[in-house]
Amino acid sequence: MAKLGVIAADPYEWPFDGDLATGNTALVIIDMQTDFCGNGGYVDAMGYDLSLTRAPIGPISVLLAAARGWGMPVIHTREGHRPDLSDLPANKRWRSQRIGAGIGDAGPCGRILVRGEPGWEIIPELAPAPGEIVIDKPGKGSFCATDLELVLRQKGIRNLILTGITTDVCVHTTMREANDRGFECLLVEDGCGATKYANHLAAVDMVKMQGGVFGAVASSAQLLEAFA
Ligand code: C5J
Repeated sequence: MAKLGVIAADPYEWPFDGDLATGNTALVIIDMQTDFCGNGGYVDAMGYDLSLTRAPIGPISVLLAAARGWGMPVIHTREGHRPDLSDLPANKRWRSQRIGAGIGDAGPCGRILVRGEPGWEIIPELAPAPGEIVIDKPGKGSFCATDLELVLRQKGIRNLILTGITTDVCVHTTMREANDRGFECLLVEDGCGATKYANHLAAVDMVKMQGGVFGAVASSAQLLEAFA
């Protein structure tokens, strides 16, 4: 396990105690699925600007290649539901239907947000490599109804570098869940994106309140520089 230099993050040097190494830190890539950033997927069906959720693909690709080179564990997540929709809360389905992107309904990329469908797959640019952990989650947070915490504890991981989409929903929910469980979190500001740019900025800003209420924020360039 190689020791790494701390990151000049905002609002504090990350991690808080300087204990940063390839073996105790994971790169987490949240929901980089066609449904959230591809043509014909869930976010597209809702009418949002895909350039906003596609913006982090470049920075994440660079970080992913670097993490693989450093031997740092990589964890991917996918939001999606069982084909019989038995894990889909009625209110989540109802809300998606009223905005014209009903979860479980047929679309150009198959059934929206259903496991096994083309739209649910992680985009090819960021496809998991053999051996990388993939967490399937039915909700917004990556800890709810998954074995993510068990996997992290088994691997001795205590620092999480968070990327993916969307900043204000699944990334933020995951960061909050992780922070409450005692994990030390870093949000990569150009490594995530939201369906509304103002929400991305607000979500990034929220992390920095109260001395770093959910952790700290850095850019992908800062990470690469620190780990070079
Ligand atoms: C949303 C997500 N926005 N991955 N999911 O519904 O953030």
